[in-house]
Amino acid sequence: MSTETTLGVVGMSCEHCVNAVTEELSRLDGVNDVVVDLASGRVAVTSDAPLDDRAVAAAIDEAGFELAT
Ligand code: 9UX
Repeated sequence: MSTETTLGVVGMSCEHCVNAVTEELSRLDGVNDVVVDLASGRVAVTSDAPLDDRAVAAAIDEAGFELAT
């Protein structure tokens, strides 16, 4: 069973930012795929189980950005 979570991430302005967010989110347990749309700041995360909100927030923080919501 696969779950897709869509996040809004504030502050990404280049492909390097995209890579940082992708790498940090990819580290989380159960995450299979991360797709970042730089223009909109929308991030689609595909995972085996629903994501832990705190883990997501920590990963975005680690990458140097903030969640929009
Ligand atoms: Mo992307 Mo650069 O934010 O400092 S513009 S990494």
